[in-house]
Amino acid sequence: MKQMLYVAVIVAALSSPCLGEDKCSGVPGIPGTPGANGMPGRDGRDGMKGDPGPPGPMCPPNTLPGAPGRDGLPGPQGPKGEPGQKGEKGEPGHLGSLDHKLHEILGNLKQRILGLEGVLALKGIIHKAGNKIFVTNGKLNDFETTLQTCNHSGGSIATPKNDMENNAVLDIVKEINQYAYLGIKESTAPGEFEYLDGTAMNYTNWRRYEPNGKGKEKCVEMHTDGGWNDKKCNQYRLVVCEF
Ligand SMILES: *[C@@H]1O[C@H](CO)[C@@H](O)[C@H](O)[C@H]1NC(C)=O
Ligand SMILES: *[C@@H]1O[C@H](CO)[C@@H](O)[C@H](O)[C@H]1NC(C)=O
Ligand SMILES: [Ca+2]
Repeated sequence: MKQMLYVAVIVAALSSPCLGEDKCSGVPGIPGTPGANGMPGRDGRDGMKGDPGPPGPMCPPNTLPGAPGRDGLPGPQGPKGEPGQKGEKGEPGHLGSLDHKLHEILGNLKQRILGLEGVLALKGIIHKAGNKIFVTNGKLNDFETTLQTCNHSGGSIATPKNDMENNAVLDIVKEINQYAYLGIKESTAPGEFEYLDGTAMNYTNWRRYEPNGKGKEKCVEMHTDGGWNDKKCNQYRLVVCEF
């Protein structure tokens, strides 16, 4: 044991040469500047997963939901759907059935009127030409009285506007064997004639050399050959009206 202590003292004396000697102790040197930081080390490995944390605080029990947000912009129109099934036929509407009834009534009226016209035509009382009916009362009168007579009957003085109508009037004129005034008058220009409403004529059937009154024969009569002659208005002529 004494030997081991001895060895330790010797080792300490050898590693510290100034131990116990005055000439070795000097002024300490200035510390050197710290070295530059080294490069960061590499990341360590992931740690172990931690335990779940404690539950968060509860909302207050009476918290109300927020107000709903505003509507968004309308979206684009969707594709057209399939057509639906055809519905049951509805009851005829009030107007529809009225229309149907009127149709029936009008059809009946038309038949009855055509029947009456047939009877009157058969008896030689009326003369039809297209939509017009020509009739005489068998009397003779001047032009003005003829206008009034026809007007009071709801018609107007005979005014043939095509061959068919002229022939219908002619039938009457020949049958009674009397000339008849027509609904034509001389215009403000002598020798030129027009309809009573002042419109231009689209049909005439003047006799040869007529009209020849040159402003002195302001009315027009039909002769028994169907031809027209300008004539004074105060003669007595067969009253023939059209309806
Ligand atoms: C009869 O004459 C009156 C007066 O000029 C006229 O208003 C009416 O329309 C005439 N009637 C016919 C059927 O031409
Ligand atoms: C003249 O016009 C009427 C209609 O205003 C027509 O009924 C008639 O047939 C016409 N006449 C001719 C010769 O075209
Ligand atoms: Ca004449």
